[in-house]
Amino acid sequence: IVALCLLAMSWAQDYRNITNYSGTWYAVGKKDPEGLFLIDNIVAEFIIEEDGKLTAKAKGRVIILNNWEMCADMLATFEETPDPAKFRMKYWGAASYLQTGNDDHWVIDTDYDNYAIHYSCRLVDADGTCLDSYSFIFSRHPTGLRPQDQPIVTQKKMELCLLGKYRRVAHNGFC
Ligand code: ODT
Repeated sequence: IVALCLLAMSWAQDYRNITNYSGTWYAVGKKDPEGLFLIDNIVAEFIIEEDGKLTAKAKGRVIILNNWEMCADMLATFEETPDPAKFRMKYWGAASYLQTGNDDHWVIDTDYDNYAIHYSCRLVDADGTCLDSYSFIFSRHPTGLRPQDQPIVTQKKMELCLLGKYRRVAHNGFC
């Protein structure tokens, strides 16, 4: 089982044709990491800068400190790695009290026009399995995935061994 889960990441294809990835993506599903940050109303916008580098802005509802609910404005830059499906994502908040980090950013699968499956492992165990991961299902459509994309996404969740670990991400205009 473990070997199969790890393999799933090597099945990720070359998504370096990042121009096609630009624009708005709505998170419609999320598998949370330890210490949940983005809760719902999560929208990411990928931008190709003039130097060809990929950056992103994201918004989402968060609860920080003592139950203070707000919309987080986040920024990120992406660096390529020797693995064509894997980027390093550096991110920080527009405000200093928001999260910062530097996570692996895998594009597991996308057709660029409708769905994208993202995966990140923050903590790898000695045996190579992942101890703390998060994953987003993105759609180009705020209403969710198209019916014909759902079986593809379900298949990929299985290959990541994360089937049943996702929750639905609501969009109700909070952010
Ligand atoms: O929300 C959590 O629980 C963990 C996720 C924290 C990362 C938030 C960083 C967002 C920075 C802007 C990024 C845009 C694109 C993101 C695409 C997918 C993964 C975050």
